[in-house]
Amino acid sequence: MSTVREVTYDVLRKLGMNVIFGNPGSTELPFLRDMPSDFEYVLGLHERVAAGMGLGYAMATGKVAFVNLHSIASSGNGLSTLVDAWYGHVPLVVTTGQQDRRQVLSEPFLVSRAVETVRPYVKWAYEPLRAEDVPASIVQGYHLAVQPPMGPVFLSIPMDDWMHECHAVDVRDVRRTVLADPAALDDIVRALDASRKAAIVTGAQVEEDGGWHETLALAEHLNAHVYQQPIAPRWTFPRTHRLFRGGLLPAQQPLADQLAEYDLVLVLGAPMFLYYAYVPGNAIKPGTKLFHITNSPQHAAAALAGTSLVGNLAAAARYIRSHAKARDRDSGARRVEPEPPAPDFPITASFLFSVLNKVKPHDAVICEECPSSKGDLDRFLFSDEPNSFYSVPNGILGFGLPAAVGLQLGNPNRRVVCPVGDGSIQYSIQALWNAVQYKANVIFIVLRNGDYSALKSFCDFTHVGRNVHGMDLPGIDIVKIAQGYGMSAKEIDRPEELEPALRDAYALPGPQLLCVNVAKGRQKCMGMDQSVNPPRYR
Ligand SMILES: Cc1ncc(C[n+]2csc(CCOP(=O)(O)OP(=O)(O)O)c2C)c(N)n1
Repeated sequence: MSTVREVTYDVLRKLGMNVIFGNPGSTELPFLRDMPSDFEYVLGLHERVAAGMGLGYAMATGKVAFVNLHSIASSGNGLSTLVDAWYGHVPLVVTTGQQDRRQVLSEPFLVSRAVETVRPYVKWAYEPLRAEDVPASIVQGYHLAVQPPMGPVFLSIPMDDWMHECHAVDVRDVRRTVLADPAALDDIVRALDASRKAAIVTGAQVEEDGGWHETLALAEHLNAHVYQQPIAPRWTFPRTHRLFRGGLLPAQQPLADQLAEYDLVLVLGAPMFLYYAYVPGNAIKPGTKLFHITNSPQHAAAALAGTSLVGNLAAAARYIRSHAKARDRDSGARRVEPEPPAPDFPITASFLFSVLNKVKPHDAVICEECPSSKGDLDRFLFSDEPNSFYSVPNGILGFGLPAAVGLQLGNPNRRVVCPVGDGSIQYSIQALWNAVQYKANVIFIVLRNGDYSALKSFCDFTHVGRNVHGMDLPGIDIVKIAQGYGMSAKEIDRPEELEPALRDAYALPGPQLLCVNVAKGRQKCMGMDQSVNPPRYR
């Protein structure tokens, strides 16, 4: 008979999880020994990086990624990636070692309570009751991870389990598409037919459900203006399209004001809505009909207003398009494009993004983590291709670098560019080593402003005042750090150096880091200024 270890590699192979993202420890060695030659192990020097690369790889490939962490020691370090996967609906099967069952009761060194620790941020956290249940638990975890809304599952596996005898485990076919109720979709169709001026809000789930083209076709059929969800973790509509009207603001009253001209708003695949600053007001202008289609029962339950229904976004968009009346093209004005930014010194974030927009290939993948420059990025960087933009789903810094490396490993034919703040890069800096060692040809663009500009802006925005410690980042030489990990790196100071440096980076095959000295962030919060009447924390 086979062992638990052999059967586990067999089910991982059958499930297509041949890449193991991990950081090893003693409790995982009995599993990791003699890894079959059709498997690849991707070592992360820190678990935020190991799991974070798995996250990026899963997003790039659209498949479940397998992550192996070390007891509670590295489950703690990897926890922020589990939170990202939870909010970003990214399917991960994460295993971690546990001490030997025969002594676990005596609380030995490295005993793990990881199952209890991670529970709120995974779809399933489990330590199998019997060694023989390990492979079947992985299969069950896999099927749960890919059911909408997708997300991470977590298994803790005692280190003595791997040698036990075990029967082969079947990998069944478990289907995943959940269709919205047609009667509820008919209500939306009737409301759209009766509406004067409708808008669509698109969210990340449009991509999760493969609904880019259906959403685009629906918007064109209805000739409806399209907005991107607030603080978008993905862009799910072509940004130069005539119907695109930009991103929504993450606060109640300002968002309702943005949508005030419409008598019907249809939200596709986003929470309704994701707020950041507390600026109370109506979720939507009274009288505007609000409909919400989501793949997440949690989002449906938590929405503040309107009618929600749960179902696959691509299928729902297709159904509505084939039943709702086509509308004539709007004769109203197009969105006003902002003036191209000037090549000021110090370089501004807006100038940086406008130059990057000119230089990057049309199918570049953008993986972003630059808090105070998000507004500039949103205005000056464009993409019209699906699966092109990824950002931190719930505000935990450290997402960007490992996600960029994982996206590049999973998608070697599209160059990944990672604009990242000089503060943000420090939370998972070890990923630079992975980019070099695993030949992930990411272009990292560090926006070096020498401080936590986003926090300073928030201090101003919310009247906290500037008398707060821990806001400045002096004395960090990011170019040397990158070079220390073996990466080609360069500092950019003058605006005229920027375009040639970016062109060179794209011309060279390997990963590159450009550290751009930029002006400090402006005193705004996610595109909002004092005119929105922000909260006062003073
Ligand atoms: C793990 C984590 N720690 C702290 C924060 C709080 N935080 C939000 S923005 C920010 C500043 C990031 O600095 P940088 O990347 O340089 O961007 P900038 O604000 O300068 O644009 C910090 C520390 C966070 N969101 N996540």
